[in-house]
Order: sequence, then structure tokens, then C-alpha cells
Amino acid sequence: MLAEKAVNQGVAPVTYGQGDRPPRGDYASARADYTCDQNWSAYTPEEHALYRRLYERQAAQMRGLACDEFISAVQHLGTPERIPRFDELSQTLYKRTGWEVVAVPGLIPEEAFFALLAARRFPVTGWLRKPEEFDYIVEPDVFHDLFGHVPLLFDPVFADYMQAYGAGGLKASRLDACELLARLYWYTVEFGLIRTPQGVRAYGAGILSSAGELRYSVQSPEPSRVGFDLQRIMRTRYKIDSYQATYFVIDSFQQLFDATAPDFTPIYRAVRELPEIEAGAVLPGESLIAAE
Ligand code: HBI
Ligand code: FE
Repeated sequence: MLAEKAVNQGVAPVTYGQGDRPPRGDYASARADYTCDQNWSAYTPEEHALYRRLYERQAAQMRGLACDEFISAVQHLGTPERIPRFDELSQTLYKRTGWEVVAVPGLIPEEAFFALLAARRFPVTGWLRKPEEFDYIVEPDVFHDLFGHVPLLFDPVFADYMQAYGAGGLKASRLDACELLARLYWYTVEFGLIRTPQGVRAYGAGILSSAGELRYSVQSPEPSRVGFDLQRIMRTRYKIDSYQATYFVIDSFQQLFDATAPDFTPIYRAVRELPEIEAGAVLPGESLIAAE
């Protein structure tokens, strides 16, 4: 069953089946919940080598740029020599925060995505990018999902935030507020920054898995860095095919969890009354957080 509807992960809207590009993953053999088998034995030695090169490029630059929680948890992915087995990784992860890693053929419809998160099952794309995509890839592949997202699922507070996000997503679907909630995901889970005594550090998976954006997001004077503000985030559009023009900075994962604990219905209503904000725009009187 192909994922007919466009799935807007915030990256280029991707349609499968009747869409303009054949799906890269095998949606036809996915289960009703869009999970599938990882088929680990099908990875070639070249793919394991490409994964290792991607891993080593990020690991070499993460100190001083990635948050400590990420740096201390990335070891749980196991050896960089080969793409991890999701079932082994899930055993370690489950003991820590009750999460497991499940294979999916790629981007899946929002409802299915939210349902997996709400059940503490993180969907990881099974396929790996091609060598020519070493520097940039539009859709999330196994490297982005595993290296970018999975380590922070070992942090108990962030793990609870991710599960609450999934539960909130299922409610947002009923309130037709998925686009607003997608911005929260984009500006926290994918491209979030966090304040530390040593300065701003990255925790967003889209940054942590990106060769160039990891340093750019923390050190460049170009982008705006705005203190976390839920309504401001939900009003702010985002760029899907370039480095972010705006990053939002949290004080802690606890702040992120607490800020998103209440029912969003009144927040959606308030946001809908206000104009959208372009990526990169700075509001009058808004104070920005300095780069490194
Ligand atoms: N599907 N596999 C996968 N991974 C994602 O990160 C993902 C998705 N579908 C929808 C989606 N993300 C976004 O729309 C989120 O904002 C919900
Ligand atoms: Fe992602």
C-alpha cells in the first residue's frame, strides 16, 4: 500500500506512487502501520563503508558544537564500522527509556508517524543514501534518522518529549493543526539549539547529521537565534532546502517538555489569529542570542 498522500516532513513535499518520483523505499511490502523489516543482510560492504564515513565526519566535529547529551549517547549506536541492527539497538534503548527503533521505507503519512512516536517506536528509514548524496540529501535516510535522532532518545526527558509530541500529533490531526505542529518538530527535534554554560550547542537531528550546518548553526553570525517561544515557533515558516535562517534556543530539555505539556487547542487558536512570520525575520524588540 503506497503512501498516496504527500508527506510533508518539512523537507521537499514528497509524493509516492502517482507522484513525480518513484519511492526509494519498498512501501508495497510495509505493514499497515508503515513499519517494515530492516533487512540488514541486504546492506552491501560499500553501504557500511559509506555509513562509517558519514559517522566519522560528524563525530570528528561534534565536540564544541553538539550538546553533551548527544555526545555521551552517540556511543550507544555501536561501532561506526557498520550500519546498526535495529533489533540490537532497540534492546539497549528500550532498557533506558522504553523506546525502540523500527524500520520504515521512508517518509510516512503524519498520522502513522505520530502513532509510532506515541507508542515510543521511532521510525528509522531502512535505506542509505547514494555516494553522490554524501554531502546533501533531501529525504531522511538511515544515517539521518539513526545518527541524528536516536542518540537523544537515550535522554529520559527528551524521550518523554518525543512521546508527548506523538500523542499531541494525533490530537493535532483532529484539529487540523498538523502544519503548526510540524513547525514545532522542525524548530526543535530537527533544528533545535540549546543553551549551555559553554555557549549554544546543537540538539536537532537535521543539524547533527549535516556536514556543514552543525558548525553554521552554532557559530555563524548569519542566522537569527531566538529564545524558545512556542507561539513564535508555530507562526514561523521554515526553509526546506537550505540552512535555517532562524534557530530557536531552549534552556533545557525539561523546559521543552514543560512548555509543550499543556493542551495546544488554545495555542492553535491564538496562533491562527496572528500573521505568519517568514524564516529569518526578526520581530521588533526581539532580542537575539549571540553566536558562539
Ligand atoms: N516520516 N519516516 C518519517 N520520518 C519523519 O521524520 C516524518 C515522517 N512523516 C511526517 C513527518 N516526519 C513530519 O510531518 C513531522 O512534522 C510530523
Ligand atoms: Fe528527521
